[in-house]
Amino acid sequence: MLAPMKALILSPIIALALASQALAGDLSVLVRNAAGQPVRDAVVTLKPAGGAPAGAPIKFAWPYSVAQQNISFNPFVLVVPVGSQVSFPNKDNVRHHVYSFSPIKKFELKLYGRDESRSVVFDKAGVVPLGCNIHDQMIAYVVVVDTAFAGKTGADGVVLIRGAPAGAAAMTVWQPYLKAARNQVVKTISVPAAGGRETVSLDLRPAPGAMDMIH
Ligand SMILES: [Cu+2]
Repeated sequence: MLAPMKALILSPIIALALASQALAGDLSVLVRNAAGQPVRDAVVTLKPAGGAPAGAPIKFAWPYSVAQQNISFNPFVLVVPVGSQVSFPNKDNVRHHVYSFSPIKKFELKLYGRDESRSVVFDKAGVVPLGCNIHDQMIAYVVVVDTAFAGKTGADGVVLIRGAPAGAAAMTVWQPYLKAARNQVVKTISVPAAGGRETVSLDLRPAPGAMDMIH
């Protein structure tokens, strides 16, 4: 039952993608630390040298949401396109007070309780660190991007950027604990039409919860 339905939904999308981006490939990026271990929560963004293909507004497959659960933010890093509305549902029995002092988006969501939510629109590209006034250990990041070719690495250190235009591109890798200006590095790469792979090694500083971050 499920398989035929899925095929029906997917096929027009694939056809459209093939028609509009003939010279595009999937780029798999592996991010490792200095010891060669995979690094999660690294945000990879790709800016094609020839500019982004015109088309529909940028949309990612994951929910634009940062929950508060077990006195922590989930996810730790959220990637959203510019202009997104992000919800901040509280799933705890305690109240939280979510805020950011970031020049990219300064906001404050005053105390609210379980099963309540608030939302914020992120209208500028950049990194927005989040905190909670009640719980100092609660830290998370909303990374607002102005490219469709973006994502974050999973526990395996890999992110797949789909449909990247073939040719030269600037690849930016950001990670909150990266030892570099603005916690990011930029590399010029060439995306093959057939897709390709890149490996990036990062020098990370130890951080609170580093054992959960780096495997
Ligand atoms: Cu809190």
